[in-house]
Amino acid sequence: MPRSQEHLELQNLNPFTEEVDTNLTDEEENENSPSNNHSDGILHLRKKSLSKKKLIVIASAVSTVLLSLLFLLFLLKRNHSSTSNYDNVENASVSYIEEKEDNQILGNDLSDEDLNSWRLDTANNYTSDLEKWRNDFNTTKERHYYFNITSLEKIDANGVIRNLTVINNQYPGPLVEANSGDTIYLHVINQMEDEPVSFHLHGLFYPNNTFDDGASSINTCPIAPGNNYTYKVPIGELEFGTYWYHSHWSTQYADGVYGPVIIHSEYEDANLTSYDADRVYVVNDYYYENADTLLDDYLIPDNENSEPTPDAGLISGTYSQSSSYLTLHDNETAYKTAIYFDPDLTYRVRVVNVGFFLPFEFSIDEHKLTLIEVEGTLIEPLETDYVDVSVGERYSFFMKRDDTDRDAYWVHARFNQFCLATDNPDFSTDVLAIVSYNKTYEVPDSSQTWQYDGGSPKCLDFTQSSLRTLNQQVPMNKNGSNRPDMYVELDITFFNGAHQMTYGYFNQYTWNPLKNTSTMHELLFNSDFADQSHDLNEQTFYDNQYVLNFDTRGMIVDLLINNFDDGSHPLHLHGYKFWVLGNYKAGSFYPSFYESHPDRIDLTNPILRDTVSVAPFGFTVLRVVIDNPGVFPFHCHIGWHMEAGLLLQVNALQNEWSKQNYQEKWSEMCGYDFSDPYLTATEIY
Ligand SMILES: [Cu+2]
Repeated sequence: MPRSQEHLELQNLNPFTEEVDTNLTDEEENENSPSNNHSDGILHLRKKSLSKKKLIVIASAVSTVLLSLLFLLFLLKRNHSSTSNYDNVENASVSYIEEKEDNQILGNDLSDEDLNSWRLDTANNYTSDLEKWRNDFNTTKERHYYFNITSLEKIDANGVIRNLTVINNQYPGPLVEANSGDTIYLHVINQMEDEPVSFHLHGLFYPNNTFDDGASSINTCPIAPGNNYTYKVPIGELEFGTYWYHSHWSTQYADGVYGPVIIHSEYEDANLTSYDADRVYVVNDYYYENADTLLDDYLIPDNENSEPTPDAGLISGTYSQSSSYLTLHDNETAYKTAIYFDPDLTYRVRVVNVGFFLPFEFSIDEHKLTLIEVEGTLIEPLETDYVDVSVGERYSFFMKRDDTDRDAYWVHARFNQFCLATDNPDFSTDVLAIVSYNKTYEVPDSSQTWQYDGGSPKCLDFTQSSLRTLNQQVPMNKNGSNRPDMYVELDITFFNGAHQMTYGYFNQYTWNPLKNTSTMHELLFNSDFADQSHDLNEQTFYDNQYVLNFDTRGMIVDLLINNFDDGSHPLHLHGYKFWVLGNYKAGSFYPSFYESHPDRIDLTNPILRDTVSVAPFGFTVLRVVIDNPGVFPFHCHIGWHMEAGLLLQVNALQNEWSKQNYQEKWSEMCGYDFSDPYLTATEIY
C-alpha cells in the first residue's frame, strides 16, 4: 500500500496551533429566531393521517394552512439570510438544505410520494461528494449547519409507532461534514416545549473552544426550550476521519438525536489507497419507549443494574424485520436500508455505533472488510470478515467482494445478546440491510447468508491488539521507563447506594450532574467550587463531581482501569484520544505491573482512539498526553450507566482554558432551571 511522505510538516501531532476567531457576528446570532410553532406546521402538513374528529377538521385545516405559510416564509427567509450573511466567505454556507448533486450514482431514486417526510433519505444523505471536499483542501472554510429540534409523534421506523426527538423534522439526523482546519458552526434551535437539548460532536477536540463541547452540566448548560445556541467547533489540522454527533443531555439521544460526522483531510487521503466514493452506516439499538421512562424503571430500588432490553436494531434509521420487502419504496410499512454500489468504483465504508447499550458485529455477506481507520486514526490495513463495534465506536474499511457475482448481498449488524440483562424474544438481533451492485436486483435468499457463531459470550470489544496504528508510536516518559509521568487507578463497580438504588462508581465516586450549571461555569465563576475542586495535578471530589486535575502541558498520564463489574463498559474520553496500551478480558493491572508484568501493556504502536470497551472483570490501560485545555467527561457510553453515575471529569490545563474566550451566551445559558430525569428519579425514591 503506497504511503506518501509528502506531508511531513503534518507529522507534528499537536492540533492546537491555529488561531481561531471565537466571536460570532450579529448576523449569525440573528439567524436563530424562528417561532416555536413552525414545527407543528411541518408535522401537520406532512402527516398522512390527520385527526379523525370531524368537529375540529375545519379549525385544524385553517391553522395548518396558516402555519404552513408561516413555515414557507420562514424557509424562504432563512435561505435568503443564510446566503447573504456569508457573502464575505466564498461558498461558506453549507446547510442541510443544500441539495446533493450526485444522486445519479445512488441506488434509491425516491419519488416524493414514496418517501415519508419524516424519514431522512440516508441512502442519499449519508454519502460524501468527495470531489467537492477535495477541491477545498487548500482553503479553510466555515461550515454552517442548521438544526431545529422538535418532537415528532407517531414515528414508524421499524413497524412500531413511537415518538422521537429529531433534527429538522427527520430521522435519523443528517450527515455533518468538514475538512481538517475548517470550523463547523452548529446553529441549534430548540423548538421543543419541555426539554432542553445539547449537542456534542463525539471524538472531536474543539481546539481553543472546549466550552462548546456540549456535555451538559460539565462543559455547558443545555439549550432551554424555545432558545437557541450556535456551537462553534474548530477542527484541528490533524483531525480527520469518522465521528458522530448526539445530544449530550440526559438520555435524549436514545430518542433519536444523533447523526454521523465525516472530517475529510488531504493528509488522510495521502496515506490511504485512493478511493472513489464514501458511504456511512449508523447503527443503533432501538427502544419502543421514551428513554426517560425507561430510565425511571432502570433507576428504581433493588434493580441491580438490569439495563432496559432494546426492542429492535436499526441500520441508518430503519429495519423492518417482519418483511421481505427491501427498498424504501416497495412497501410503506416495511423498510430496509438498500444502497447501490457501482461495481467499478472503490468505496470507503464507515460504520458508527450510535446506540445506547449494545455492541454489534458488522459484516457483509461474501465480502472481506479491510479496516483502515479507527476513530480518526489510520491503521495498518487489517482484513477481516466482520468488526465488533461497541457504543460510540467507529471503523472505516474498504470492501472486497469474494468470487461471487450476485446482484445483492445482505449487510448484517448482529447485536450481541450476551450483553443483555434480560432476554427479549421479540428482538431480532440480526439486523439487515442490502448492498446491491445492480439497480434492479433480486432480494437475497435467507439461505444465502454467512453463518454466525452467536457472538462473544463475554460481550467483548473487537480485539484491540489486532489494531496497529500506522506510522505512530506511543509517547514515552523522558526518563525512558515504561511508566508515565502520572497514573490514576480507576476501579469500576456497580453497587447499591442511597435508597437501595444501584449506581456506577469510579473508585468510590458516583456522578450526580450539577443542576442548572456546569463544571466549567462553576470553575470560572464560583470561587468556593474552584477552591474545593481544583488542585494542581491532584484528584478532587466536591459536589458529586469527581475531577482529575492535570496542570502540566505535555505530561503523560495513564489511566489504569480495572473493571470489577460483570458488564462491559465502552469508555469514552472527550477532547482526547488515548493509546490503548492494554485491553484484556481477564486479570488486572496495578502500578507495580509496569515492572513485574510488562507483557500486559503494549508500548509500540497500539491503537489510538477515543472509545474502547473494558471487558467484564477485565482491565484496560489508556495513555493520554495532556495537551488540550478544558474539562472533559470520561464516561461509560452506555447511556444507562452514565445516568447511573459512571462518569468522571478530566480538568486539563485550567490555567490555559480559563483565559480563553467563550460566547456571552454560553455563560447566560446556565441558571435556566433544568432537571435531569436522573435527579428526578433520585428525588422520587
Ligand atoms: Cu457501562
